[in-house]
Amino acid sequence: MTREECCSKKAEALAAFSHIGKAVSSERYGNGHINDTFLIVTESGKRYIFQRVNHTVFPRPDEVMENIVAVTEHIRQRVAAEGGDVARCTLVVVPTDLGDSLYRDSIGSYWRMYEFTEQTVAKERADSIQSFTDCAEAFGRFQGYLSDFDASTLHEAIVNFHNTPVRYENLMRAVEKDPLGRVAQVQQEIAFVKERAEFVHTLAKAEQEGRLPLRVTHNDTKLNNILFDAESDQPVCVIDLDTVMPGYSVNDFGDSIRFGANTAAEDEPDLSKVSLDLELYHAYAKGFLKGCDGKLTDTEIALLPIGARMMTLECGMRFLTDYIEGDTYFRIARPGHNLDRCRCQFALVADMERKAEQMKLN
Ligand code: ADP
Ligand code: GN1
Ligand code: MG
Repeated sequence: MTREECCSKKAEALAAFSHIGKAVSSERYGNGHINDTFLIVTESGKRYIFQRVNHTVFPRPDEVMENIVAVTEHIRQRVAAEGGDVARCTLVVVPTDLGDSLYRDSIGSYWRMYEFTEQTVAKERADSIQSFTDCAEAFGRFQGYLSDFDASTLHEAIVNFHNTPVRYENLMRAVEKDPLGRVAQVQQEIAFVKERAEFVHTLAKAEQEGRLPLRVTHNDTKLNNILFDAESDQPVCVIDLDTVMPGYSVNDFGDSIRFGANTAAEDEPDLSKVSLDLELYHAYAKGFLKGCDGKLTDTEIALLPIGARMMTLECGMRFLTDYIEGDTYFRIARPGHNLDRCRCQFALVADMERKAEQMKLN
């Protein structure tokens, strides 16, 4: 089934949320690569985010929603305790008419609704150094809010999500199968990955040796997964909570750097434009350390630059795997899109390697 076919039951699904009132529009919204997101406007002018959860990516959408309900409740309690903006501090799940957090339509697609967080903007690029520092602080604080959350109650939404050695193996398997004959075209990229076969184990090894703790992390810390206040430009909430799971703090740091400290967009085909902006990198590090409020160990701080390289390499490997397998995971907007994204990530890894000394933080 294509993505459009999967969304064909949107009206049926919306009817399961009739308590919000009559919808006067339901347009596609945002720039996520995974879920299908729509902005619903009702007759009364109230707005909602309506999403078809990608259940190829998330095989147990019910477990994802259990995680999200629990995590958002926890965050609201923490923010209430510190006297913050409880209404906008995290996602608010809107239940179906039957009181469920998810609706399964007649062709087996899963739908959920959130309140639209008003007076906010999502950004694709940092519009100032300060806003990137603020974003880092918000992601750091997010980890802090979940530092007392019982990780054993969380479902693993995607198994081995940031297990980079497993991502490496998945790529090698795809290369071997070569279902669409695309491998011949990507020999250089495969060689690039193989040259880093040892590096992919760095963080897993540190964890095994007891040097890197598992924490409850966000795991998808792209800039557009934070909403900023439209007036004050301050971060209001961290969204896209599908992948909140135990993980490494350094990967949350790293994924933000991968996306936000690149001088080019994630899918820039002109690789001469791709590099690590060291000013943005250090601005982010400053905000993240502040947001984590002294909770990171010295080893974690020392491994933050490795987190940046690891997440960039891993994401490049994931784009390459998807390209080889026929673009079934990430939404693409043009042929070769995943290959462009992959090449851009690898160019950024190469630049990070050149700048390794300047990336050190302690
Ligand atoms: P994906 O997993 O596909 O990235 P997201 O949950 O991140 O989906 O949503 C995609 C986009 O929708 C976000 O980048 C943001 O622009 C917008 N969005 C999501 N949730 C909200 C919300 N509660 N309020 C306002 N905008 C939102
Ligand atoms: C996806 O859902 P979105 O667009 O925020 C992906 C991330 C990748 C990112 C690359 C669940 O994030 O892991 O880093 O694309 N999310 C999932 O842009 O796979
Ligand atoms: Mg997102």
